[in-house]
Amino acid sequence: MSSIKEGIHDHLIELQEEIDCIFTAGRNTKVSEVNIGQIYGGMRGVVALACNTSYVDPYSGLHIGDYTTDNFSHKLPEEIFFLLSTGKFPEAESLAEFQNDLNQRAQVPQYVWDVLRNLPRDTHPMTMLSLGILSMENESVFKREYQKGIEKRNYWKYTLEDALNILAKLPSLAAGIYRIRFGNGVLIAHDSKLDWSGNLVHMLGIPDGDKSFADLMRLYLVLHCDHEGGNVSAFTSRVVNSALSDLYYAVSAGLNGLAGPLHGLANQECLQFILKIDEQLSDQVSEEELKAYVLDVLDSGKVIPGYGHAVLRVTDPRFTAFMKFGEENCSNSSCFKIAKKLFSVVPDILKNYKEGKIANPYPNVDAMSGSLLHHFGLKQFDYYTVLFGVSRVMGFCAQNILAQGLGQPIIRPKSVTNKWVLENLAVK
Ligand code: NMX
Ligand code: MLT
Repeated sequence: MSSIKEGIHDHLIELQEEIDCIFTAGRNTKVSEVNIGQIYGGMRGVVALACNTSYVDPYSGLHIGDYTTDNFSHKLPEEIFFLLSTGKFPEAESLAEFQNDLNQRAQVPQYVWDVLRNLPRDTHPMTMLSLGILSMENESVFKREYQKGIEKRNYWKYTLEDALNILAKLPSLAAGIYRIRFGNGVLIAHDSKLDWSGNLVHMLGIPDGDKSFADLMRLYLVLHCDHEGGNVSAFTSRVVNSALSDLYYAVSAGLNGLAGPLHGLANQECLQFILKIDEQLSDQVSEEELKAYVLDVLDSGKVIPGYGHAVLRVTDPRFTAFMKFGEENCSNSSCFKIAKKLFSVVPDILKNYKEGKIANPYPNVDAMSGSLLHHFGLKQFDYYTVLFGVSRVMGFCAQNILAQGLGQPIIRPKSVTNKWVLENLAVK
């Protein structure tokens, strides 16, 4: 049996050996050329980061090690975190030990609830999540040990301690936010007999939540776990941690990036979009009516939420996994029917819109997830990105632990001014 700490230790040795080989073969080998369009265009397509937790292929989507969405979507989130950070799924005993460790760290300090309860009533749940994590920063083991003076090669061990403390508290924190923000504020106690996802479902206390809702939540927490290193939230979290700001700062920062409508908030926007269609046109809407509706939205200058991607060039396999879940569990739901109808009309519209400028006309993960949550009784769509965040914190933590373990330096690319470009490049 190997504990998560031993698993990460062994994984770091393998990764370091690979890096040594890569450097021996050619530290100066070119991987990417950067043109002016890219320095003004969000660095799209520039290969400039190493991230060993996961990889997004434009055509087959998310890969965690050798596993694609199809072959990890049945797992538990705890198993996924183990895979992200050690490169292997845990054996049964290691999994039980890891779950037990998380259970012992699950208690959220009272002062966090005091902070959250004192916020304005209409504070966005993502602000509450980010602030909840940040308010616990004084608990950082990394910060405490760093102040005492620790060797660089041991940074990852204290980053792991912070990661376990944060991950363990997330289900209680997220459920508490839901109950304070949308319920009567009475919290439901954590149950050590349940797993990480099961506990979140239990503490949310959704009335009539049935077995399928628990299955959906497990799937949801697995599918959103990580999406390589360049997405806004993971990159932000890594940049912050690269300054040796501890994981509480880094996780909170990553969540702040996830809260934007072009990133994680798209799932909230998507459900709003679907509900509006349901209200104005119903789930019986014809293909022609739906096409006209979508074109109107585009012509008004808005994006179609849940469609497009900076890396993917096909339907997101995470969307496909949610669609399969919907077909099997709630094919008669209005929201699911509309999300499915949108899938049959939007890609063709986007392909031809803006003279083919939209790089990926296909749906991403956000195009389907909210419809399923809504069907199973989680109707407060401004909460949806919190669930994305709970899952994505696994990726932030694993990425930062591995980067610290590999001694990666502070991230600091070079920027230039227009004046510099005009004076130094042949663009006049
Ligand atoms: N609807 C309308 N226009 C779009 C869409 C869309 N769904 N996707 C891209 N475009 C536009 C984009 O706004 C840009 O227009 P302009 O040059 O006028 O600014 C043009 O197409 C080219 O953009 P791309 O190169 O295709 O996309 P980019 O890599 O810059 O952005 C997204 C990727 C995901 C930000 C973009 O596709 C988008 O805004 N999608 C809708 C929001 C969304 O679903 N976000 C969730 C992403 C997944 N997640 O969970 O984080
Ligand atoms: C994600 O899961 O982070 C999104 O698909 C956005 C991205 O990868 O850029």
